[in-house]
Amino acid sequence: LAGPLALLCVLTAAPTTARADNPIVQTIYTADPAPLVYNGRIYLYTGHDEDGSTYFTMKQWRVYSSADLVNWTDHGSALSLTTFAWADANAWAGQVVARNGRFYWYVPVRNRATGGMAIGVAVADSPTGPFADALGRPLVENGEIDPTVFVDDDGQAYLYWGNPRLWYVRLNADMTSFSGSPTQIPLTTSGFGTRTGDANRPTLYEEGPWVYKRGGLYYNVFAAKCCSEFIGYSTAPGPTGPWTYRGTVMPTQGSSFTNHPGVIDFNGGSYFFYHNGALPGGGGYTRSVAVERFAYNGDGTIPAINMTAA
Ligand code: FUB
Repeated sequence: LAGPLALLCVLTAAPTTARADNPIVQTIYTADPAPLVYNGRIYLYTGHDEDGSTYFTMKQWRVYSSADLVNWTDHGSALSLTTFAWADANAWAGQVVARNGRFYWYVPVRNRATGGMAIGVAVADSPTGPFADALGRPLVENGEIDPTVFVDDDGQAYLYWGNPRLWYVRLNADMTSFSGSPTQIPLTTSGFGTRTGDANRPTLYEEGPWVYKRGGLYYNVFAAKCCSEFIGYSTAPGPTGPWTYRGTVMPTQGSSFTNHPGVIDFNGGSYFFYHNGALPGGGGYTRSVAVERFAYNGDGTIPAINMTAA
């Protein structure tokens, strides 16, 4: 980024603090936001679209944090493709979870040996890293992407991921191994909505699941219907379903043909993170992360949320 955009830059090299509006990061292109609430701060993990990217050219992930969603600190890149000696491309959409005083970052990357997408996991003692490859190999590999991890009240952790299918597996307490085999979540139209015009994909589910629990209800917020994605969601009485499609969280908007959800509660408010192409030069491969505050409806459903600036 250069030229007039310099006037808009609000974040500089780590670790500095400055005031920010949407998009949250205005110095580089960022995508696939994954917020984590820890110790009174929001840690925001993102991908990094390279300048001039023409196809998801992504080599590293970034970390930002804030105590108020206004002033953000840039912690730089705490994880990159080179962290995974077995990976050679595609530092795509991941998520960090905290457990046992450690931080586990689940990411999809391309496995050099197979040429297919796999899920890796890196671990750190601090939310800002440095993160190290936990296994030296993929945690799981089936050519699919976009991991989200949810730890239920009973301590059982679940890894969900997938495009075009949707999978889950129960993680062990070490968070770097699993029990049983990956299980496919049935993509029924009652569970994930009805897509028309694509015989191979009867439901709206596309990618980017974000699973969490709130008020006894399990939520799966996901990117729907490529390739002018909107954000939809389903709910369930348990972590493995059965899922019921609930509708749109964020309609298709802006110049990025993908979108990606991250949902948290923080200091009494609820926040929806997403990405768009709002920066100068922005678009489908030069995206920017942003956030909107919202309030759940009384029955736990999520209202439609619009982008501040697309
Ligand atoms: O950022 C690369 C890919 O685009 C992600 O894995 C998807 O969720 C979509 O945002």
